[in-house]
Amino acid sequence: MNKNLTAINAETTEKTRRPQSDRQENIPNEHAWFFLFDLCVSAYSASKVVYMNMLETPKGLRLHIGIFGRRNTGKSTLMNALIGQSISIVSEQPGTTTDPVEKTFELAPLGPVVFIDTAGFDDEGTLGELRVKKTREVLERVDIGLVVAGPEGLGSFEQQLVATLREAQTPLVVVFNKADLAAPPADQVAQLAREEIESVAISAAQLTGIDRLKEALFRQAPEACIEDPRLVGDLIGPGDLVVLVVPIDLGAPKGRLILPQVQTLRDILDSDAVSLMVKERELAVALSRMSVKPKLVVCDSQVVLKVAADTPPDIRMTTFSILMARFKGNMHGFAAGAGAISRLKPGDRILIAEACSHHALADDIGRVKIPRWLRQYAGGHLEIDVKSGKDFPEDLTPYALIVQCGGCTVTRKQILVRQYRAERQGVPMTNYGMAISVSQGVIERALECFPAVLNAYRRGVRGS
Ligand SMILES: Nc1nc2c(ncn2[C@@H]2O[C@H](COP(=O)(O)OP(=O)(O)OP(=O)(O)O)[C@@H](O)[C@H]2O)c(=O)[nH]1
Ligand code: SF4
Ligand SMILES: [Mg+2]
Repeated sequence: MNKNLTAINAETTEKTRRPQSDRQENIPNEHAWFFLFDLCVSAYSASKVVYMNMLETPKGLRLHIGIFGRRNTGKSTLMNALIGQSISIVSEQPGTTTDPVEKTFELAPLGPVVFIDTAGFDDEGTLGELRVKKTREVLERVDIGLVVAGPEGLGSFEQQLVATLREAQTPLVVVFNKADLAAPPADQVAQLAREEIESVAISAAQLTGIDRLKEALFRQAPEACIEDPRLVGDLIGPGDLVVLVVPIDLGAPKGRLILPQVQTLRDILDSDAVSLMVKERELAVALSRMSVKPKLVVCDSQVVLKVAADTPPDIRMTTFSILMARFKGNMHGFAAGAGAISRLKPGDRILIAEACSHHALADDIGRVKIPRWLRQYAGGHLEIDVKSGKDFPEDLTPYALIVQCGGCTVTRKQILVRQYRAERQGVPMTNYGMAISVSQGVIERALECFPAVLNAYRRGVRGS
């Protein structure tokens, strides 16, 4: 990993490590509670999949992606295809690229990156050896390596490249280029899959498979490159009062709060703000006794209707699910997808995507309640498919809508990859939290504190 990025990553990883492990420790109990009381409704927040704004990102801090392979395999053509410009010289003459060619680029959905096209690893002669030396230097400093093979597949050079990258623990993707001439050798594709090495068949010249390659790059990017957004801190300032509404009933975990509530509380403390926690029944009286108007009211999704009614319109309110959305996924995308619910019609096919296999309850939120509400919206029968765990389809085009679960057992990046796939296939994707807020008729109120996200929802309703 390049030095500056390593330093940033170390810092960020340190910053994010503890909540991540906390989250894992809490999963089993949270899971049961989520499903019992609809807390499995995490709506996810907007945040760009960049760790810095491109214009402000010095080259040394960007994710470096090296393109390696033998001469003439199409490395330069691939770099040009990825950035959509003719930067690197392409020719049928082997050995065209002599020195590494670098290009900074904003690669959606990953953010700011540097692509480095290199000279062929099989270059020969005295000059060739010097070129290979430079390529080796690039190999040592990249954050992700693309190993490009031609239609003949992997030979000893590519195997060596893969081994070197793996030894250095550098994430990699094997790219079988020129798939327009021949499909990659099936045995090699199967072997790579067994070794858990991603491979993608593309034609850089005909621009096929490039989106799948971008998705693979995104999957391989270090977690620390993905921005870790605030929960509530950017909505409040020092001294502000935030009221948290937490239902305490038979389904609540004994003697404790659940993780989203604790994390919100912690972020309020980190913001030097003040918090007050009440049950939904005490909210109205608590608000009436306050001499200071709260900056924000945050409630559990299951009581959102009552809280919306009890909170005066000049006080902003939202749900824990919507705040938690910032940790998982792109809230703008989910909001736009939620807008598509209003355009559902009988006969449409819906995908309910659960990020893990879990024990479904009789009145399961994803399998029973959300489908019921969606059918009410559509005014008739809907075809509902449920896919769990890694079983997220490659082809999403049969679906009019995808409703993703809260994803409490997976990383934010994993959810973002799914959203990217849906977006590039033009399929609206929302999540449980957004879908429930739509069904309760409170989505506009709950998104008021995120004006851009609210606009995304309204655009989704219009289908624009
Ligand atoms: N049919 C086909 N030809 C391709 C494809 N990609 C690249 N080529 C051709 O392969 C040749 C080599 O392409 P380059 O991109 O220059 O290959 P390179 O790996 O950068 O080569 P060196 O710089 O010499 O190492 C050119 O004639 C390209 O047009 C592809 O996907 N399909
Ligand atoms: S990952 Fe999704 S399906 Fe699994 S427990 Fe969490 S919210 Fe439920
Ligand atoms: Mg080249």
